[in-house]
Amino acid sequence: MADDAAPVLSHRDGAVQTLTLNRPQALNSFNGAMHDALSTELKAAAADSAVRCVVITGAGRGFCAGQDLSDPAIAPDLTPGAPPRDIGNLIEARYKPLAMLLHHFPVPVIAAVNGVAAGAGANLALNCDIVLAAKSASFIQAFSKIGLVPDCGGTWLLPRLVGRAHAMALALLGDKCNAEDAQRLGMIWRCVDDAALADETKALAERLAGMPSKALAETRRAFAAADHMDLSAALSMEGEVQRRLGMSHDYLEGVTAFFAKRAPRFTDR
Ligand code: T3D
Repeated sequence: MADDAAPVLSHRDGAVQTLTLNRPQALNSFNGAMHDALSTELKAAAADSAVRCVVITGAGRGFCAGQDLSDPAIAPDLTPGAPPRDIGNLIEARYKPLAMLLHHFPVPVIAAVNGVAAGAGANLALNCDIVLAAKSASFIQAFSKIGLVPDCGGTWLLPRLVGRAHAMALALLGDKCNAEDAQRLGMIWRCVDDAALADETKALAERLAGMPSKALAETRRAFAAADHMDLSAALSMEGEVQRRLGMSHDYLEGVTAFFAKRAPRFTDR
């Protein structure tokens, strides 16, 4: 496939926006164009009140192999004596905004991990709210193998998901963690047979799209905020969030529907 193909494919089905990373010849690794396209599509979905769930997946046999190590803009110049490139700027300009965009996203984001997820590609998935993986998929903290540390939120996310012992071994060794082990460790929510990934993702996305988006996004934020709090502060924070949500249309609708014994129709975002 030519590298001028759209680096991210965007498809809308009802209230679900699916973004497919589309550089399969390089296992959907990130070059500048793919960063730009993913950021643009995510921002468009965030701004569109008709979108109530986003799915990120990959074209071909991989999910995302992290940074494109051949990208001339950032790849090290291997000529002897050539000055080193400052890749810290890349992290600050690209991966940090991407992770923060997902952290503050107004609706749930599912990573449907169809194949290998390596380096920043693995951590892109872990930044999503729910990770559903094909059984043949795998997660690799590939950074140590090229002399780097986990980025795109890996140092923050991984120990919180799997505990320090497993996080440290995964990061230091850079070994492949298959999807079943990732599920067992608590790194991802669930893995499913390869042939079932598309249907399971669709069912999950439609289910989330029908739920009260504002409450789901607030749940993500509350989990992150509670991380730095003692129990008393977390209880107060929960009260503050409930105060706001208690004034929402969705809360009124949820309780009304409960007593009317009908399905709720949530519309807030
Ligand atoms: O600048 C910075 O580095 C800072 C940013 C850091 C963020 C990061 O993400 S650092 C980590 C970068 N990613 C990696 O180190 C992973 C590199 N890839 C791999 O280790 C392996 O490709 C995989 C384990 C992911 C998959 O292995 P396998 O055997 O299934 O596939 P393959 O044959 O290695 O790859 C298939 C093709 O994709 C191949 O191209 P070819 O030979 O068919 O023309 C390979 O070169 C290409 N590819 C895979 N990963 C990358 C890549 N091309 C560019 N960049 C990649 N990251």
